[in-house]
Amino acid sequence: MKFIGSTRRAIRSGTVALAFAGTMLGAVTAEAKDWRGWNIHVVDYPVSHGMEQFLAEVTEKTDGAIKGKIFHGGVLGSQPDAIEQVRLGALDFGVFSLGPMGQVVPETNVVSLPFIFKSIDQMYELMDGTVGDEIDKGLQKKGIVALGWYDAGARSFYNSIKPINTPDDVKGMKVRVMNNDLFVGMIESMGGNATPMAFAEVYQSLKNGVVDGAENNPPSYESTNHFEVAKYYSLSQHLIIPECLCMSKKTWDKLTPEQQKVVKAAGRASAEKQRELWQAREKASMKAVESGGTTVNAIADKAPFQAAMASVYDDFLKENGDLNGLVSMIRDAPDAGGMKSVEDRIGALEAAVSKLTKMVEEMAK
Ligand code: BDP
Repeated sequence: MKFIGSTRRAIRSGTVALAFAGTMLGAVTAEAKDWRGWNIHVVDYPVSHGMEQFLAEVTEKTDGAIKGKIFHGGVLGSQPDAIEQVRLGALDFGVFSLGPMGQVVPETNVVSLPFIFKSIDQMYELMDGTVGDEIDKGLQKKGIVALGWYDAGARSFYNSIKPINTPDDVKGMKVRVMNNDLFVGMIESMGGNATPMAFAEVYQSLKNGVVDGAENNPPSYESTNHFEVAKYYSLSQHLIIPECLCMSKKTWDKLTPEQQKVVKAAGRASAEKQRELWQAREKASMKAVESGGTTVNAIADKAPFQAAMASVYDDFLKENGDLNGLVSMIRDAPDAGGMKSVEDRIGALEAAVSKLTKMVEEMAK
């Protein structure tokens, strides 16, 4: 009897143990997530550092329930392809320029209109407010959730032929643009020939003369080594296009409400970090390209570029009347800080230093 009793007990406790193990296993497999993140940039780049911080914070705050790996350097494919993969849930997250996003999510096109933001500070303020919320709604309709807006500075023209000072200088030039019809229209408005092309192909195309030039912000111009093959960088600053730390809605919908809270907070924190890193990198990149032999020219009067590109707005609003409100929301908004460009940022810094020096000198008198 003793034997039977203990066997029964053993069987009973064994069953309980098995059931417990089963539940645990179920819980773990249901919850443990292995995310795949897409990034077009090299590892040492503000976007890449922001993404790494985001994933590390999510892993830490979910006690390892969510882990993952970020594939840098565009190894998982081109930007337009990756956007599709995120929509399908084959990729969990990525940082995307809202430029190429415009082909999929019409609302994002408003930030690809030339000279729409008056400054970087204004872009921050509007993206962190109602404009960003409207764009996020558009993204969600297409299966993407915005977790934070990253800084990509202002884009300027560069080429291998000559400095650009007026829209006329672009006439007849073959210029690579990101994949979006708006940018084709923008180059054509100045009489140039636009070639939409994947980011990864631009270096060779510049080198072989397939294109004469392209346009990008200083960190991308530098990190891709485009400055080696297109030595004239002209500060037109015609596009201020923010980037999105974006998650697949399929991945998002599988999260518990607590996890969603953690992910949202980590996204926002990573955007803050990225913006800080971005501003430092912009200055470092400008220095690097200048000492690498780039001829940089400022364009004091941007009005002729704005006038030439006005047709881009007309064409866009003709086809997208429903986005008129969003466009006006940005155009009519006051400028938040008035710091328009890299030079302005450096200028502001220099002004502050000289003010401080004067104060110290006054105090010493
Ligand atoms: C960079 C953006 C990147 C774009 C690239 C481009 O960060 O997302 O793919 O420009 O020009 O500034 O394709």
